[in-house]
Amino acid sequence: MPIDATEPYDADNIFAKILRGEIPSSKVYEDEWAYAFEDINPQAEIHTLVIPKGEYVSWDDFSMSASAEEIAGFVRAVGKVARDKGLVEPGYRLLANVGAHGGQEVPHFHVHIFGGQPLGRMIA
Ligand code: IU
Repeated sequence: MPIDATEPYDADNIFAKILRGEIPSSKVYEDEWAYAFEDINPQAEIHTLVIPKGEYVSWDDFSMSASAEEIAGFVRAVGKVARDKGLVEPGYRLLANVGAHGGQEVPHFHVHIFGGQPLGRMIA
């Protein structure tokens, strides 16, 4: 079920549980600002999710409420994950679904990294 991107943060959402280590995940990266893990239902050869450690429901919430330091730390982490996976050449795609029309299903802001194959013009 898509979420309402303006809803209050729910500390029991599945990505919050992953961050707290209450639910297992295939971790690929972690630093002060971000945690990255493999999507359980990959839509491409490489499909990794990067989430901020702070409690943000959506891109809207994150971009409007997070500090400049958090935003910079998170953006840098997304770039690092893509580099570490060797995706810079030949390239990759970033995606953030927002709210109902965006098809966002998990109410903790996340960026999808897709790669490992030509992605064409599909939107995920
Ligand atoms: P969305 O942007 O909210 O639509 O994407 C949520 C993604 O989280 C989706 O690709 C799921 O496969 C993925 N996911 C996950 O990796 N682990 C989980 O436990 C759950 C969803 I629930």
